[in-house]
Amino acid sequence: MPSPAVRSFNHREFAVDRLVEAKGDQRISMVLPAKNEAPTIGPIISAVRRHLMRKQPLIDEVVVIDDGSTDGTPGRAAGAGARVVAAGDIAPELGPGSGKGNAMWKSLLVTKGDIVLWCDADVRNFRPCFVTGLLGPLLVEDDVQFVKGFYERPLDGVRGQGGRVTELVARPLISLFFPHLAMFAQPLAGEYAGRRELLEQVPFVQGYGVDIGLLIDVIERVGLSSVAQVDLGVRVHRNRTLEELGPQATAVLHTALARAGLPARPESLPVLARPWREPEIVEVRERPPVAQLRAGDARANFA
Ligand SMILES: Nc1nc2c(ncn2[C@@H]2O[C@H](COP(=O)(O)OP(=O)(O)O)[C@@H](O)[C@H]2O)c(=O)[nH]1
Ligand SMILES: [Mg+2]
Repeated sequence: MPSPAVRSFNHREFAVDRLVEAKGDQRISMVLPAKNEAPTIGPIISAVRRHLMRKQPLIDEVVVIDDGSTDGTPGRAAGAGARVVAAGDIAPELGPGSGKGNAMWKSLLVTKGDIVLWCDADVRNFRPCFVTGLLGPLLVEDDVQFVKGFYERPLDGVRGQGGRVTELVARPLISLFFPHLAMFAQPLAGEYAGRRELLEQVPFVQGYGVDIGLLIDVIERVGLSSVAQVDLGVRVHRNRTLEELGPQATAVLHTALARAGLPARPESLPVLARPWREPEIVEVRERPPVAQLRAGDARANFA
């Protein structure tokens, strides 16, 4: 059976002045989850502030959620004009957490946007069109609630060789358990945006499972027809070693299997065991939908 099509766009279809007009009085927050991204975070923030805040009023706030960076990331980010918040300082009463997805979930508690956009902070060739591309369908097209980025990802300059976890873990999993997602070109992309109302209805996996988890859960909630993907061109980021990718692959696998009804040893966090290496605990705990928290605690005053 052919996989259903996903509404697909190119960032070139969305000129910034058209988006500013379409935005009206909606507020837009851009969030960068970051841990030790000093070389790249400053230029990303500077570009957004210059092109999408000062020249054109598209973005209302840029927020970095830092997690104990030791390389000066918070200083670089603040110096470039972002608001920097330590993940651990956000709602500590909700219990400890860790990882990229935890930082993203917490970003919902400290931002005000009607639309929230996330972007990885290790992107080396960031351009403002990453942001305008992701916002385009949300602002201009009918009934789009979530937009996922996709791109060409070279590895060491060679086309099409990047995205090893995508090709060897995410795509096989999608084909086996979620074939309706097969047409997403980069299911693990960290560049995506959505309406707050929707984002507050879904749980967040705390670690690297967050990207695939959100894609599955958002589509389960609103259907494929309310989701789009946008071609952002070429994206270059820090490429990790195979050794580093093991825990990420484990998180993706665990997250997808749990959503396919096949939870792996639910009584404990998964441990990636490899010969002659310390076993590594993989963060796959989930934060509940923010809407549930707000409903459960009328006193909560997050943002
Ligand atoms: N706040 C926070 N950000 C994180 C954490 N782990 C990763 N990130 C950020 O999430 C983004 C994507 O992470 P990265 O390691 O590049 O993922 P990859 O591209 O899939 O290898 C980057 O901006 C990281 O700095 C974390 O524990 N806390
Ligand atoms: Mg990266």
